Order: sequence, then C-alpha cells, then structure tokens
Amino acid sequence: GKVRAPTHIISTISDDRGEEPCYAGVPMSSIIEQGYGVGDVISLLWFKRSLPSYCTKFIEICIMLCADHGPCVSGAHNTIVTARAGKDLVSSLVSGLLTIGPRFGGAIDDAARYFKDACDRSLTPYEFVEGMKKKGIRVPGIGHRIKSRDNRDKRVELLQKFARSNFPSVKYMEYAVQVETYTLSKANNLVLNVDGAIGSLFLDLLAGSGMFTKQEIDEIVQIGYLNGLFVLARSIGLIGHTFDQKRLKQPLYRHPWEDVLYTK
Ligand code: Q5B
Repeated sequence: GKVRAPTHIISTISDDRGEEPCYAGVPMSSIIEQGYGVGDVISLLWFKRSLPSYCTKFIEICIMLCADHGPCVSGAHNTIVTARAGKDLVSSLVSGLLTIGPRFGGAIDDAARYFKDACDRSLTPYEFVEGMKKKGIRVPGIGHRIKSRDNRDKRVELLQKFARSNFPSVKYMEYAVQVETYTLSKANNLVLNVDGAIGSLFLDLLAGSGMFTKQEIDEIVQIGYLNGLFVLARSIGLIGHTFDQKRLKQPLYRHPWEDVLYTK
C-alpha cells in the first residue's frame, strides 16, 4: 500500500490546496456569497465552527469597541513614538501590540479564568476578592485609570446591553457585576473594565450557545483565546495611529526633561 511520509506540520483550520481556500471546511465562495462577516471568519478560524449570528455579532461588537481608545493609552503611545522615530508600519504596530498584557488590554483571559473559577465554585464576591488580595493578585478585569463609578465605561454598558437582550444566559456577567459592586465599595475606580466585561461575557457565550462541550470551554479558557480579541481589535487603531503620525509628518519624539523626576 501507499506509505505516507511523516509530516512536520499538522494544520486543521484552513486549506488552500483546492480551487479556492477553505476556512474550517467552508469555501471562500460560500463565505462571500452567503454574506459572512468578520465575526463568522473568526468563528471558523479560531473556534473551527460556525457560530449563531448573535455570537458572531457579539465578536464584531468586541472588535469595534476595542479598536481604539485614543492616543494616550500604552499601546497607542508606543506606536506613536515608534512611527515618529521613522520606523515602518509593522515595527510601529508591533511596538504598540507589545504593551498588551496583564495591565493593559491583555487581562481578558485571566478575567475569564478567575471569574469562571470563582463563579463555578459559588464563591461570594467577598470571598473571591479578599482571597485574591491574600494571594497578592489584582482581580483581572477590575479597575481602570480613568473610568470610575461616576464615569462609567460606555463600552462595558454597550456589551452588557447587547448580551442582556441576545444571550440565553448572562450568569458569568452577573457574577462579574456582583464582584464590581463589592470592589466599588473599596475604591471608586475599581469598576468592571472592558477586559472584564468581555472575559465574563465570553464565558456566557461559550456556556450558553450550546456550541461547545464543557471540555472545549475549559480548553479555550486554559489556552487563552480571548486576549486575541483585544490584540486583533487594537491593531486597527494602532495602524491608524501609525498613518496619522506619518500623515502629520511628526518629528522624532523626545520626552520633556520637566516631565522626568531626576533623582538619586
Ligand atoms: N487595585 C487597570 O490601576 C489598572 C485592582 C486593585 C484589586 C484590582 C488596575 C489593574 C487589573 C488588570 C486589568 C485592564 C492597572 C484594564 C485596559 C484597556 C483600556 C485602557 C485605557 C483601553 C489601573 C490603586 C489601588 C491599589 C491597587 C488597587 C487596582 N486595581 N485591587 N484588584 N484589579 N487592573 N487591566 O488606576 O491599597 O493603594 O495598594 O491592574 O483588568 O487596559 O483606556 O486606559 O481600551 O485602552 O493605576 O481601557 O486596576 O491604580 O495601580 O495605582 O492601584 O487600587 O492594589 O491599592 P491604577 P493603581 P493600594 S482596561
């Protein structure tokens, strides 16, 4: 019989060998002719399945809401400085992307992990938050530099509104809101932030859509797919900031001495 030489790569999400590329088995012509959107393409390439339209709409809302948050946030700042140093698009983009992490934009996976664990174990918000404090871990998905109880993050409200009207269950989001109620009793800026809203709501999407087994949900949360939403979304804004600086012909950035505390 035929003997197949061992391969060095295994790939399961896409195939370009036929007449047209396929994403998770769906040919490109179907993707275009059936009016698929970016949310559908993400469903196919990340989750290897077509998801219901409320799920793909939610994914698209996450992408749109996180595409940019002005020039002052860590990622945009790095991108702007890099573009002004005369670097190319990819360098400017990745220098901004490299700031995404546990404090900035990259807390979605950990928010999902910790909210899931605490909610599944029926911890009260007090037990959860104080337990995290004892371990010296900040609650991922809670806290913001400029948002507060009196200056809520509109993005969080929009995500919650969409989910309340479209998701079969918002159990994890409601848990995150209870956590927020507790953290807000400690400090005004310990609001549920955009990372925490997406992390908790994605748990609701995974659990409520009926499209994933329990093992698959655990694997998605454990591998950490969800920061990918912020990375993908913010790339749109960072590319925009690069073009903006180039268009404005901005000179090399140098931070002012007055804004540095020189000390021994
Ligand atoms: N404290 C976000 O801190 C920030 C606490 C906490 C318990 C917490 C902080 C944090 C978790 C990570 C997270 C995503 C660093 C944020 C994003 C995208 C963005 C960004 C944009 C966009 C802000 C003051 C006191 C201290 C702390 C305590 C703070 N957070 N305790 N759990 N989570 N959050 N990141 O204001 O007793 O004085 O020592 O790490 O979810 O990134 O727009 O900017 O779209 O671009 O710098 O929205 O919350 O406050 O560090 O001075 O802390 O609060 O322990 O207590 P701040 P700090 P104490 S969304």
